[in-house]
Amino acid sequence: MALLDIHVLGSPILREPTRPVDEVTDELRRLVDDMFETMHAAKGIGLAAPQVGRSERLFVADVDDNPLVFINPEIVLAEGKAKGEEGCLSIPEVYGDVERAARVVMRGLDREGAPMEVDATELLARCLLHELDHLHGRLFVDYFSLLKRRSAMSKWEKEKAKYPALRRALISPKDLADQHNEEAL
Ligand code: K1U
Ligand code: ZN
Repeated sequence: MALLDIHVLGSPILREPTRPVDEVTDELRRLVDDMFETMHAAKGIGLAAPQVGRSERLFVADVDDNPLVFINPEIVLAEGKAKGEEGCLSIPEVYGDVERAARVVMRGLDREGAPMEVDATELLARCLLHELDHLHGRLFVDYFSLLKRRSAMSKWEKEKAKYPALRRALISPKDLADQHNEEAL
């Protein structure tokens, strides 16, 4: 498995629509496994293919120790409204409230290519909708009011300086521990 770089706001792929997956191959399953490893290293609860520079229509999520893979996801039902705070691994340090459906039923294919359906509320529903947006080139800041968006973008302009290549490189938990051990010597 491998840690993948995460593309940050400004990288064109985050604004491009994805293409449906025709066949679930071993290569795609390797991508899914790498995305899980990357999401966990980044302490996220979701990660969509464009965030790691890929244009396949798929995402991974893990809310409350419930790992999910959605390939070619579609909404079956969305009802109610709920406001809640969101962040995005592609826009570090920017947070804000977004109103979304309170309940969502989503269907797609799992890691083996088998049809699956999930009925979600609360943080899982929010996460699935946030990830689905990534597959359509939409980001959570697109829902902000003009004023809130301006302040979020001014924060991001300062933060962005840390990512000149518009990529975030992650460090694995093992390498992080090794680094601390070396510093302690
Ligand atoms: O797609 C992403 O950028 C991942 C993003 C997903 C997400 C977070 C919060 C609400 C909806 C969707 C993250 O995981 S950012 C990390 C984060 O803010 C968070 C982590 C654990 C619980 C709640 C938020
Ligand atoms: Zn995101």
